[in-house]
Amino acid sequence: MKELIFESIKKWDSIIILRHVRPDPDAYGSQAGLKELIKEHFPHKSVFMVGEQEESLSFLAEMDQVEDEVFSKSLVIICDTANRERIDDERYKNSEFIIKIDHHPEVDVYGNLSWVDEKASSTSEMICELYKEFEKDGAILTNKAAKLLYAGIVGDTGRFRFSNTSERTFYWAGKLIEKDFSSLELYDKMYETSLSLLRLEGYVLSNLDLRPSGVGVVYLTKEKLEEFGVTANESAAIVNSFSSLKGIKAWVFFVEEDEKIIRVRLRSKGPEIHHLASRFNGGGHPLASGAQVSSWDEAEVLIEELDNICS
Ligand SMILES: [Mn+2]
Repeated sequence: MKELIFESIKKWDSIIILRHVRPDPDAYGSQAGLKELIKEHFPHKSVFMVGEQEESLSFLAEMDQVEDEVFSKSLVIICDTANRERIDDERYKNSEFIIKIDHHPEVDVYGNLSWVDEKASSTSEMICELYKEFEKDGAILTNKAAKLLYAGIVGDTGRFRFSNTSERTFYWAGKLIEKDFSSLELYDKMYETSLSLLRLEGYVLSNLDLRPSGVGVVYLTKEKLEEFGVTANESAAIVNSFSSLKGIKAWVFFVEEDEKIIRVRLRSKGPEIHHLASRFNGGGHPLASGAQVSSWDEAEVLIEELDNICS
């Protein structure tokens, strides 16, 4: 598959790289890392990365603006995105040839070529694997690409702590860190926090509801978020803040975005929660998923089901 993907990249003069909405460091890292890899080895190709700019990640890369008609004559590569609804930029549909590169469980088969590796820690790790094809062709890995891919791996493994961290993850982390960039500076930027977010974290820790089943529940209403001056998106950064709590098995953050949209962030230390997530308009990994409910009553139903999974 990697060979086929490399052959397609070789063939097309114009390439647009996309990723999922509400991007995280892996979405950005794989997207921008791949762009850098292609640009360095094929300087005459036009390569764009498209999607909404996420301010907190702009230290990694800036998105490109692309006119509609460019899509119809470009190869589109979509990184880190399990299903079509989550692709950031609908215009991918206008492309004649689409490639999917992803590490989430395959819930939606799309793309003319699809490379899904659930064992990979991150899509950034998969781009490292894809780099081997570039290397065979004489390409080099630049410091910039190394930094981007490293950021993606660090982000999705929680700094090499999550169970998705494998021998291969460390192999590539080792290769990347050989390059000339400051991992310390990168960590500082990735985990920099604002006073308002820190204060919200204090609130979350004080108000966590730990149930007898080992389920932790956090409610972040729109009002609360406004009170602390934190957006629903930004609150994602504190989802693991009590993961070391004794007795906790799984936890859920309900983040109210709008009247009828309550975003659900699910995390687990063992019991699988991705099936539950998919029953509530979401999906993801066995130990880290996202979902959505439309009322606080529905939220209670989800909590009961999570209780059952954990008891
Ligand atoms: Mn990812």
